[in-house]
Amino acid sequence: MHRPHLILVVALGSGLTTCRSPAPVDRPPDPTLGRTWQDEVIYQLLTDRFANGDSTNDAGAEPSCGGCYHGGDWRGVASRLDYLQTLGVTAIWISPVVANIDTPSRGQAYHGYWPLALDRVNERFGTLDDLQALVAAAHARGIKVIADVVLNHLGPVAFYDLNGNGVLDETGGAGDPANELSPPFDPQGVKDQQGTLAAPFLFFPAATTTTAGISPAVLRAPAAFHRRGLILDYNEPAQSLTGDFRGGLRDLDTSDPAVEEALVDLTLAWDELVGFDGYRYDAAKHVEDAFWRVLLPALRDRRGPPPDAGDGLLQFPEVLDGRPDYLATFTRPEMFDTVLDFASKFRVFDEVFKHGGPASAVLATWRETTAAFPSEPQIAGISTAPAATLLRFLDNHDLPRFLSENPSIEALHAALAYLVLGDGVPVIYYGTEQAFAGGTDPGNREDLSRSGYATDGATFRFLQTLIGLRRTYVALRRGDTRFVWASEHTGNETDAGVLAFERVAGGERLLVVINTHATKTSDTTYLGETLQVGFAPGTVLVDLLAGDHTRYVVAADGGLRLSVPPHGARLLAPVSP
Ligand code: ABC
Repeated sequence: MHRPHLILVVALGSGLTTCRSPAPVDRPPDPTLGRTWQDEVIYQLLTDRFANGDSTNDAGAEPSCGGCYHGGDWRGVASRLDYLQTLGVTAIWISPVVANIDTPSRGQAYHGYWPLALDRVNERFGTLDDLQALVAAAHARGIKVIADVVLNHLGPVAFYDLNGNGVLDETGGAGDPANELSPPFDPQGVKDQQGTLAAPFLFFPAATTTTAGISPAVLRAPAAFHRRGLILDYNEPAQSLTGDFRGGLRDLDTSDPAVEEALVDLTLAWDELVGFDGYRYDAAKHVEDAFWRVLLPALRDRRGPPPDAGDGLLQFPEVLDGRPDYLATFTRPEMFDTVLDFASKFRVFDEVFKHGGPASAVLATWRETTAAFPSEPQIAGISTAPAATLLRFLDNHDLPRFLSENPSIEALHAALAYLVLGDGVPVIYYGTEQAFAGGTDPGNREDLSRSGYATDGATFRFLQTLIGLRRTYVALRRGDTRFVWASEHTGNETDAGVLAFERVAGGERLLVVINTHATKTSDTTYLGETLQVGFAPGTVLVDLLAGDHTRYVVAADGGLRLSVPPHGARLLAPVSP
């Protein structure tokens, strides 16, 4: 078990105090009481790209350059909470908050994933006061705040001096044996040009200045890093755990007790200082499980039981992998509360909604995923089980946006209907509501300001409607899911593209019917078979997503026949007697 007394030593003895007086967090009465994480709608934003609220921290920003800072900051986020609340967002996930270092040749750390000093704020995003003020302002509105945390690596703080000339030579591309920023992985450690000795690991001057360099001090030694070069094969465990990422990111030796202790202490100190509601841990599969089994329970210990009926701290990893059984290993005892569901991202949102695969793949993925994850929550973690709290998303900052690969707004809307009305917790990547269509990074990291923060666009309004319905009906947030139709057909069959499922909680039952087909109006029938629903015969249902108040009556045999236009969605609720 981690020793909590070290927290204060770190908080007082290192850079966290350089953030000036660490004022206690102002915590107003908590409007989130009674909510579980299943009730939330999470909105992932990139702090640099969301809103610029303070021009005094914009020095060096270049909004016309995709890989540079654009000027967004915490004050900007705080100034747009109305916008988020109008959409219905209940939790925001912001970029990593600590000071970063730019790459020598490949752009700036506008995204926050190239840490330099783990105990100082990224001044491009504001001051510690600004960060605390953002959290307080969000909490006052009942909005939770999740911070992104990078513990796998530091940014490009050092290079491998292969030729011993004391300066960086970036010959060839990443992975080139002569590239001193990103030489290929070597399980014995990167060697010098002669291949005999360990290559000198030289820190860049910017990483070692006493006031603004690497901190904490324990990370200023080569021994704090694995020094094995660039990951070439993500599937090879040694490379994945001990190799570097592109851009010269330097993999920390998180198995070293001194490194582990420093990282855990600092994370605990930030937790105390800012009072976030959750953490998304970057690149988690590249860090040993043993590290997570120390850090995650230590944070749970620090928090103690959640107040009254409120829910606890949410801790989830980024594991960029589409296999449900592998993802599920990250929710074993003492590990994470849940995961970002990359399996559904690839197999459901991409393959079915984006690329027109069979609706039956949604059911197959749902079954496999639900079976893979534990049905009991973590001890002292959040109150709901991983299987019931998977974080579902259709876009993020690492992958091309939905509309960049399929420009159909209708297809996006069908996917959003599944995202918000299906089970799991919806995570919306900023700009989706504005129908942004950027491609690969950094194209998918547009400035939200270019939308004018409009709240009347078709996608914004559709998403707002979906979220509003999710808030109204507990069955959509917490209910069980029962698939009643998942067509294998993608051609001209009567039911091609049809996906239907019920959400049931207590006495509340709703039916969702989505047509994933791009061009054909399809029915809930095939070869004389009709969709069977859980409503009693004679129940009158109304489509809450349609403006026309069309009503449908459940037949005497429990069947329900209806048609859905291409990429259309219906949400059917019983009409009160
Ligand atoms: C940028 C450019 C690069 C350029 C570099 C200098 O700058 O994109 O082209 O070379 C941050 C920045 C990026 C930056 C990187 C590197 O740092 O945001 O803009 O790249 O300097 C996390 C974050 C991510 C962040 C980092 C680093 C990690 O979300 O934003 O990047 O802090 C791997 C990691 C994953 C990481 C991701 C970028 O790379 O695992 O943690 N994301 C396979 C592998 C994955 C791998 C993925 C990369 O390829 O298994 O491990 O992700 O594309 C599915 C399979 C998956 C497969 C996918 C592609 O297909 O199931 O296994 O993933 O079907």
